[in-house]
Order: sequence, then structure tokens, then C-alpha cells
Amino acid sequence: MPAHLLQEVSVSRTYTTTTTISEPSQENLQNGGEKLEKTPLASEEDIRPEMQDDIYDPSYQDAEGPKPEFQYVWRNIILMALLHVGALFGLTLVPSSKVYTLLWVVACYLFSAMGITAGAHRLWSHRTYKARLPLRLFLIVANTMAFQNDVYEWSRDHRAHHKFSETDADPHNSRRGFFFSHVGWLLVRKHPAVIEKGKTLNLSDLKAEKLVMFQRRYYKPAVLLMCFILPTLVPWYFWGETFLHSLYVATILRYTLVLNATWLVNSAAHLYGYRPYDKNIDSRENIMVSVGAVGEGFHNYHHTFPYDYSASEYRWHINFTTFFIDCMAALGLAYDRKKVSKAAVMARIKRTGDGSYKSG
Ligand code: ST9
Ligand code: ZN
Ligand code: ZN
Repeated sequence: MPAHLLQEVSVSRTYTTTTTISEPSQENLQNGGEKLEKTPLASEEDIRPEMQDDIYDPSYQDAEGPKPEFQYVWRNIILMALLHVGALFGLTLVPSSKVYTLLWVVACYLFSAMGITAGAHRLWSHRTYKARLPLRLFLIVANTMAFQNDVYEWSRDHRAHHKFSETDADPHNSRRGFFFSHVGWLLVRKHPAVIEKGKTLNLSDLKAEKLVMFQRRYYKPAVLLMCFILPTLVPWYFWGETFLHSLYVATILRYTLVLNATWLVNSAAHLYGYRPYDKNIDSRENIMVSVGAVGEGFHNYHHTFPYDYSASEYRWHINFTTFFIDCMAALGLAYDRKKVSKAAVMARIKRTGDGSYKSG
């Protein structure tokens, strides 16, 4: 029997589903088609049996009734507003910055991006590959430069986002609109469901990892050093950049750009784009987001197969993060990279895709 048929057989034997395969219609392409009653609870292909708490659980639904009022956190609102005003000022300083400063911005952008994508996301939240200590050290330092909460908190929120997607228990529930899923969720107290359901998640792997706990313990001083002091001092000290340019371009603007590129995955990639792998979920394939987020915009694929180390059907296609992990693997620092088979992907496209998939 061909491999892809074997996949389909094993899927239907393991999980209950009411899916029927039908020809894609124009309506499916436009509005995602009708909702299925059930989508699979666990993986399409059992390539990472040790971790299940980032797999979508459709059995959890929002409680009936009105949503609680937003409880604004004014400290965060003021700091975020100041940061963005500072970034706009930094933008005006770009033309008068030294070339080395701009190269430094690119280097810091990519370094902190790796700390989020290859580190907090694909390694620590999803365990899609394994990393030896030198790489984990590199990633935790890079992650600290990104200042997006410590890895433990980031991964806890992110597993909740996958398991309880688009419900009150999803920290950046995109059903609450673009602004809320982009940055608004960081400006208000969390919905009680985030905390209640979040407490049911298995985080034992993160609690057991000394490096992750070490970062959590020293997070504030480490962020001050890695995100603010070091990126400002380097251009000022090494190539005589003005302190103003160093602070506003290399630090404030760079930090704000990385934040917004990341947040676009939660907002734009949950609202705009096709759903070739699963039309029943809100996350979408968004090339523009992938460019800024160095490979994290293939978000319909990623929510369908969260255990794939490439977060995309492909490897190096608009995906610097996968290129980076593959380079680390070539050096022997990354190993056990999980990749969903082509047969399983094709079977899933046929079963739940919106009909927009183009092969090749
Ligand atoms: C930032 C994060 O920007 C960005 C994350 C983006 C994720 C993107 C994912 C997309 C995929 C990957 C793409 C990567 C692309 C990268 C591209 C790079 C170029 N479960 O939170 P608290 C409990 S951060 C279980 O204070 P409040 C827990 O007991 C930016 N329990 O809730 C906790 O205590 P503790 C900088 C949970 O009071 C307690 O509740 N940082 C969970 O409602 C209180 O938690 C900021 O701006 C859970 N999920 O406050 C700070 N959650 O932690 C923002 C909570 O001690 N944060 N509990 O165990 C805050 O100020 C606050 O969290 C708050 C909510 C005001 C938002
Ligand atoms: Zn994810
Ligand atoms: Zn998502």
C-alpha cells in the first residue's frame, strides 16, 4: 500500500473525526468554509510523542455570557507608548547613522530573533529539536536580548495559545481583534481563563531545565544588560557613534522592530492569508510576516503541525531560522529535528485544507 494511504488509515484508526473530503469551492477559499464538528486532538503523525500540550484541544470552548471588562495596566500602556514614540524618533536618525551602526542593528535583530524563533519558540515551547549546551547558552542570551518575557513565561503562554487557540484561554486570542492580539494583550490583565487553563499545562520539562530557570531568576538585570546597555554601548565605544544614535537606533528602534515583527505572527498571521492545511483554524500562511519574522509566517502549517522544526512545509524558503538550525545541526549542536513527512502533509491538505494549496 502506498505510504500516503497508510498515513490516512493510521489517522482514522487513532482519532475520531467527522471530516469529509470534498472538492474545494470558491466559498471555501473566501471564508474558510463550514466548521467541522471535530478536528483531531493529537498529532497527525506521532513524531514527537513526549509532548502533547501544544496540540490544539477543540473540546475547550468559551463560557457563555459577556466577556469581563478590560483591566488596563497603565504602567505597560505608558511604557509601550514611550517605546514606540522613541522608535519613531530613532527612525528619523537612521539616515544620519554610521554604516557600522546599521550593520549592528541588523546583527542584533537577527541575534535576538534567533533567541525567539529557534529558542523560545521551536526549541523550548514546542521541543521540535534538541540542542546541546553551547547552543542553548547562545539561544538563552539571544532570547534575553529580545526581552519578550523569560523563556518559561513565553513558552507557558505559547503552549496555551496553541492548545486553546482563539478562546478566552488563549493569551492573545485573535477573535478579540487585530490590536488585542498584536499588543493589546500586554496592556491589560489576563482573562481568568488564561490562568485557569494555563495551570493545567504540563511545564515540567521547562521547570527541570536549569538554564531556563536560571534565566527566569536573573531576568531583570540580564535584560537591562543584553537588551539595553550592551547594544547601546557597542556602537558608541567601538566606532564612535553618538550616544543619541546608539540609544535610539541600535536599542530603542531595534527592540521595537523585533517586537512588532513577532506580534504580527499573532495578529496578521491569524487574520490574513490562506489556510491550505486546515481551514478550521484561524491561523494563516502569510509571506510578509515570514519575511520580518525570519520564517514564522507559515502559521496555518505551524498550528496544524506544531511539532515540525521548520514551522513550515519547506525548509529554507523564507525561513532563516530553519537555515540557522540546520547550520547548528551541521556543527553537531542541534539534533533530532522533527519533520512531518510529505505523505502526512498531503493527506492533511486533502482532508482539511481550504483548497488553496499549490504544489511545487
Ligand atoms: C512580548 C511577548 O512581547 C511576545 C510574545 C509573542 C508570542 C508570539 C508567538 C508567535 C509564534 C512565534 C513567532 C516568533 C517570531 C519572532 C520574530 C522575531 C523577529 N498559564 O502574566 P501575569 C499565572 S513581552 C498558567 O502577571 P496579569 C501565573 O501564576 C514584551 N498560569 O498576569 C502568574 O504568575 P507567575 C515585554 C499563568 O497579572 C500569574 O498568573 N514585556 C499564565 O494578568 C500572573 O501572571 C511586557 O510588556 C499561563 N499562561 O498581567 C510585560 N499566565 O508568572 C508584559 C499567567 O509568577 N506582561 N499565569 O507564575 C505583563 O505585564 C503582564 O503579564 C500582563 C498581565 C499585564 C500582560
Ligand atoms: Zn508555536
Ligand atoms: Zn498562532
